[in-house]
Amino acid sequence: MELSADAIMQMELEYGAHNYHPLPVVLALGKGAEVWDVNGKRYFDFLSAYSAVNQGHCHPRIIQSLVDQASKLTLVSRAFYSNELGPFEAFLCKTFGYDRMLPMNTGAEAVETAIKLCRKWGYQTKGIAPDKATIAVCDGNFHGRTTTIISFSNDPDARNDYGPYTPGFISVPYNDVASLEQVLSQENVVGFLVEPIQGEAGVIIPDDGYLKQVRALCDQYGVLFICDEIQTGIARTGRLLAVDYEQVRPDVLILGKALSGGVLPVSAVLASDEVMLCIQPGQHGSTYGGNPLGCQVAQTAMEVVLDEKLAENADRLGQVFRQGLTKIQHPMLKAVRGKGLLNAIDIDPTDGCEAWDICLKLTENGLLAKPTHKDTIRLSPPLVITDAQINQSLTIIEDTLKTF
Ligand code: IF1
Repeated sequence: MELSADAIMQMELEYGAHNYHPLPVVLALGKGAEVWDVNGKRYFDFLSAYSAVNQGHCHPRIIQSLVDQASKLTLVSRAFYSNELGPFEAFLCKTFGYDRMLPMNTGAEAVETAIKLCRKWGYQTKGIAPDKATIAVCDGNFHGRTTTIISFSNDPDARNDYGPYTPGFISVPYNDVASLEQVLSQENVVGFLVEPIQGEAGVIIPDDGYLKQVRALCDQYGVLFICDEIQTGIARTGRLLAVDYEQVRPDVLILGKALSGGVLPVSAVLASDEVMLCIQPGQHGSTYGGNPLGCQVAQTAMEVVLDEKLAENADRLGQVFRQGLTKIQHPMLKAVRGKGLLNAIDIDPTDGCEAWDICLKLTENGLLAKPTHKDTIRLSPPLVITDAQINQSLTIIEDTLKTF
C-alpha cells in the first residue's frame, strides 16, 4: 500500500535529522524537466537538484549506462585498476583541456582535494614555510559543508557553532579586483578559490572581465586560480564552463553535480602535471573515488551534454526565459538576473508575503523552486527543457505572482 504524502513527511519529521526545511511536496518520479509527486501531480523542476540534473531526470542514456555497468563491476577501490577509470580520466582531460584528473565523489570532497593540492603545491613548488600556506576565498562563497570549507564561509547558518575552525584562509569581497590584488600580493598566498558565478549567494554575476583579471593577478603573483564550477559548470550557464565566457583557464578546475547527471555522486579535480603530481601515492584517496560505475555514468552524462548541445540550449532558452520574466509586471518582482539557465529573481516582500510564500504557491501551480536566501528565488530548470515548457513555466510564474 502506497504511503501518503503526509505519512512520508511525518516519518521524516519523526526519524530524520532536521537539517533541511523542504517544501511540502513528496516526489516519486522524474523525467526530463518534469517530476511527479506521490499523488501523480506534475511539476516543472526549476531547481534541478541545485544543478545536478542538467541532463534532465532519469535520462535514458545515462540510466542505461548505470544499468549496464551495475551488473558488470561497481567498485574495486583504487588498490587495483579498473577498466573504466583510465578511459574516463583521458576523456575528461581531453574535454576540458587539462593534463590530469583526480576523481572524487561529492563536490565538497573535490573542493577539499583542491585545497590540499594547492597547499601541497605551495610547499613543494613555491617553497612556502611549513603550515603557512594561505588560500584566498570570497565573501558570500559556498563550496560545501565540511568543517574546513565552512571555516571560510561567512554564512552564519553554514558556519556557526562548528568551531574550532581550520586556519589558512583569507576572505575578500567578490568581484573586487583591488581587494583581491592586495591579498594575492602578500607572501604565503598559494591559491584563490572562487565561483565564476556565486550560486547560493543568489546567482551573483561578476562584472565582465573580472575572471580575466583574476587570471592575470594569479599569473602575476604565482597563485593558483582554483575555480569551483560544481554548480555553474557542465553547460548550466550557456557554455560548457562559466569561465568560457571570458576564455580564461583556471589552474585547478573543480567539477561535480551534473558531471554525473544527477544519478550518483561523481566529482573531479583537473590540473596540470606540475600541480597534480605534487600528490604522490598514498597521500590522498577515497574508497569510491573513481569507481567504475561512476566513471561509466559520468562519461555518458558528459556525452549527453555534448551530443544534445545542452550549453547552446541553455544559452538560447536562458535568454527567452529572462526576456519573459522581465515582461512580467508585478510590484514584488524586483530584479531578474542570470546566465544560461542559472537564473534568479529578487522578491520585494509585501504584506508579510515573501519568497517562501511565492514558492509555496508556485508548488500549488505546478512549478518547483526554492529561495536561496530570504528574498531571492533561484530558477534553474534542467537544460533539456523545451521552448513550450519554458513558456508554460513563464505563465505559471506570472499567474502565481498575480495572486499576491
Ligand atoms: C546543501 C547551492 C548550497 C556548490 C558549489 C560545492 C558544493 C556545492 C558551488 C558542494 C553544493 C548544494 C549543496 C546543498 C544545496 C546546494 C547549494 F548552492 F547549490 F544552492 F548549499 F549552497 N560548490 N551546493 O553549490 O557540493 O558536496 O553538495 O556535492 O548543502 O544544502 P556537494
